Amino acid sequence: MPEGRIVKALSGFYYVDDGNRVYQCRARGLFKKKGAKVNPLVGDWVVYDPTSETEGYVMEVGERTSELVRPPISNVDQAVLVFSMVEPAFTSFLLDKFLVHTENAGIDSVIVLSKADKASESDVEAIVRKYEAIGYRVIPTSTKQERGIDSVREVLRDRISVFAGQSGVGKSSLINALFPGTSLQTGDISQKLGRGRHTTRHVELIPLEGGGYVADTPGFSSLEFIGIDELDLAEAFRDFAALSSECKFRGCLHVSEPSCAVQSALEEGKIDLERYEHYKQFREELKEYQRRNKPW
Ligand SMILES: Nc1nc2c(ncn2[C@@H]2O[C@H](COP(=O)(O)OP(=O)(O)O)[C@@H](O)[C@H]2O)c(=O)[nH]1
Ligand SMILES: [Mg+2]
Ligand SMILES: [Zn+2]
Repeated sequence: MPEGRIVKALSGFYYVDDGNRVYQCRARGLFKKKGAKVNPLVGDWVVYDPTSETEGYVMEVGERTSELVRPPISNVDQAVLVFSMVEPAFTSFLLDKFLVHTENAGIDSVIVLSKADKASESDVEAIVRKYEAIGYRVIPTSTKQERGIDSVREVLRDRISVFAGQSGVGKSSLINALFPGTSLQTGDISQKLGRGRHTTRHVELIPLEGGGYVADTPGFSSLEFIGIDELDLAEAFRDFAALSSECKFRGCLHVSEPSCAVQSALEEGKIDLERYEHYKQFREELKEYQRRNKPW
């Protein structure tokens, strides 16, 4: 039986793209994994049974490499985190927080520094160096000066991507520069439909000409630490995780444990102090979140 990708889910139908055409499918029965019910998600790779040239049944749901809850979407390869240099001002606090969420979801991140035309090259370079040292691809862009657009287009190829970032950073401008003439407006469409009306928010994967998909939805609708524990938080910092095997204690949280490689690296200036400060702030937020959401 043929396989394809669910690119849209709406009113009980799953739209399966086989690379050439899209089949409107119903799910046949329930899908179970380890006894639990599995709902097909946008992004799922599925086996389907075509009953005509346009319709069929989803028969099987493949293993997922990643799964986001809000928005509900699976197998996202990467988040494109758009942060502007100015208006709004670049904030490493928010960027580090987004990175906690992408790491936790098992999704790679590409950082786009937008509005590079409005900042000094040394400010841009400092951010590029800092995050590349941690292990992230950083692409300075300007839609005004057409900078970095080809590089972003290149990282989108053959992958499933979600865009994320504050309002006003230039996501729509970037998408328009990347795909001129398309109606792709990541986030905007679903946001407009969802607000004030009781329209079901639907997630859709938009196929890209060169291969790959972009999700027509904002990447993260909540930045609360849902389902994240202390150790998840520590492990979401790539720079810390790279050192943690050298910490004396397994499961070290790098706070006050003895013989901690992260604390040593911090003293030696090998770990960015600001990143560590953010880590401690996120720990406090996490504790506060847990206090508010006690199950008893
Ligand atoms: N200087 C400059 N302004 C930009 C750039 N990209 C977007 N903008 C401006 O930033 C504002 C917000 O852009 P928009 O794409 O709507 O942001 P969104 O809310 O993230 O979708 C608009 O006034 C854009 O003209 C850029 O590369 N350079
Ligand atoms: Mg927009
Ligand atoms: Zn440690």
